[in-house]
Amino acid sequence: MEDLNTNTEIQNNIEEKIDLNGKSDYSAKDIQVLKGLEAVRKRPAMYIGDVGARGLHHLVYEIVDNSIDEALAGYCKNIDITLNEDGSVTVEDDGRGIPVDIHEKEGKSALEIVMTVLHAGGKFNKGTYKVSGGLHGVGVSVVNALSEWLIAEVHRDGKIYRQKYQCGKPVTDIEVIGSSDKTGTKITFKPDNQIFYTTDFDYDILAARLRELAFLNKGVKLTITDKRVKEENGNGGYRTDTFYSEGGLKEFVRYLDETREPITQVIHIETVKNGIPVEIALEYNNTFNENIHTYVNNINTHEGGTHLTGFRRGLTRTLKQYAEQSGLLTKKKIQISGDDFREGLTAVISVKVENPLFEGQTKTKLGNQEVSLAVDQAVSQMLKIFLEENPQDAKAIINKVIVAAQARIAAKKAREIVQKQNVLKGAGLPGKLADCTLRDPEKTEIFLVEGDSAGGTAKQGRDRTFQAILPLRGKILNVEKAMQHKILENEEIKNIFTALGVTIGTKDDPKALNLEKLRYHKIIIMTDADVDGSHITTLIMTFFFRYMREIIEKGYLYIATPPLYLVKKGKEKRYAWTEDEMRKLVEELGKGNPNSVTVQRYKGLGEMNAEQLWETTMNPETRILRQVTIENASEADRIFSMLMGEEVEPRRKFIEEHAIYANIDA
Ligand code: 0RA
Repeated sequence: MEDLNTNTEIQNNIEEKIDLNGKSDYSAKDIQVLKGLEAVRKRPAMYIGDVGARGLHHLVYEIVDNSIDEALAGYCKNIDITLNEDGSVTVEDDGRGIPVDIHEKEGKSALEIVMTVLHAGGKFNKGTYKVSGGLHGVGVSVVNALSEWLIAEVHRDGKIYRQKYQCGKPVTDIEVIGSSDKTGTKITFKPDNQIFYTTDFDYDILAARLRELAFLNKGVKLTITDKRVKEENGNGGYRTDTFYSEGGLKEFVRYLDETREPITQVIHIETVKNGIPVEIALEYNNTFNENIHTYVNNINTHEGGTHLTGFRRGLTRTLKQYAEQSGLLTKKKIQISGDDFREGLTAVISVKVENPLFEGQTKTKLGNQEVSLAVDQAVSQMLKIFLEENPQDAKAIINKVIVAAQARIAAKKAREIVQKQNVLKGAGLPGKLADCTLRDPEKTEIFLVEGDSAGGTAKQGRDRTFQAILPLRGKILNVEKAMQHKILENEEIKNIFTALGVTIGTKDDPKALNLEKLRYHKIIIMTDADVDGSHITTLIMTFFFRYMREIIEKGYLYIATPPLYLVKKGKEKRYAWTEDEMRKLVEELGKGNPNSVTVQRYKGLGEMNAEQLWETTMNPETRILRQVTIENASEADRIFSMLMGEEVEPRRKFIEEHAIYANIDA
């Protein structure tokens, strides 16, 4: 209710500003424009998804998308994104510049129309693949409407033009403010803090998206600079990164597999099938994971769709045909299934679709039927030629497929044995699970706890009506390194599946995750606040990311944050989560007599008693939970494979750069 009220106030402000400007000759068109912007401010989530961090970052993506469109049309090579000191963001490109000429019917400049009318961009800029659904492509006007202020600057026809806006409404005319020998568009906007819960941009989130865009749009140079903080070590300069890819998807696939060992070259095709531009790059590596990232008009389609189905169909058919004709299969009497062709496969598929239909729960599933055949044909054509010309690679792939099929059959047998055992045992819950009494998954939570001893403390400390405890023994299996049947045979992993009530296989898809009987909607990882603990957390997160991603996508996975310090004075006990907090507490409690204060540093959950654990880490009233989300699937994939994979050096580097716990164990 509260944000509705805030928004209503903003509405009133807009109306007031209009009156103050004293323009009584408002035409029907102007009123339409204002209604459109009002609608955006009233229901911002309808246009940008949400008004949290995600929606905030979408504002930047929306502007950058427009510059990318200009690059795809062949007119723009450089896009610079700057996070300014005052919280605003500048996106500058060297495209043609948004047109500034007066539109006859509207009596306004094209710039003003693009900036103030919903979905107006496309009218002036035909022939690019604008997106009509999903979160992107809503138009620059939406960013304008959700900004406290915005300044658009256009370099065009030897001049610099500028117009300023507040809450989407022009507050100046288009002015000529100088001359220029360049062309391009520069948009600076300050997100409205009356609309967004947070207006703090995250450099890493933006950088990850820009890197992805650079791979998806080869030849475009994207630079991000953070002017909010001076880097301490970098010659007093600002943090900055430039993303540029000459090889596009070919390099994207190599980047994704940086820490995996390839067993083939990168196979690549860029073509147009039935009017649909299709680009695919793939390689096989020596792991067991299937790793396919699909994009439509530069948007990551997490839920897949017709392009993915077409890809799978074309890949399976072509490889099967080749294997049969080449005689590599005939000696082995083995039934190959579609999945076997995708073990150790890393691929990126990027299609451009003029009127994309986005379906599915998060509107990231492509629905256009015609795309399926286009991708099928493209992958089949690419593979046929490649396999003929590269018999070494072909043999490596087919061998991999045979091993996968054998492993799958072994896994099936293992599962059947487990199921039989479960039937005999009555398929009960794991013996180690201390379940809660409530049965409503929306009200219940389960703690996955590192070690039996902390598990015991958690059992004593919990509220048993809604909190269940599942202790995990030491380090759970590293799913990045193990084969699937090993994973499903692993005792700890089986316990997690059974405790959660999650099974694999539905009516439609024998491999799909079945969450119908999920027993808790909060799954909380609770480990020690040290290097081992964070490693175990990462192992568990990797497991969910690879085998139960839907649980993360639904927002059910959390990480508990136990405190690092206990500060005591007499009977008073206070907890601190950072060194800074601890110092402040010592100061506060030690007023008058600093010697009366003691500080205890917790190394592990085991050092707390049940009451302390409840108070600091488990009690919903006082605890802090961190929700696990996937901002960027391809980046998450790369990081997990790096953290959990074979290579030591990149892992060491990453941990050094991101060391959260470095100060504790040092
Ligand atoms: C409308 C028409 C044309 C370009 C653009 C919009 C345009 C929009 C943005 C947004 C950010 N950067 C941009 N660059 C261009 C076509 C212009 C022409 O025909 O000269």
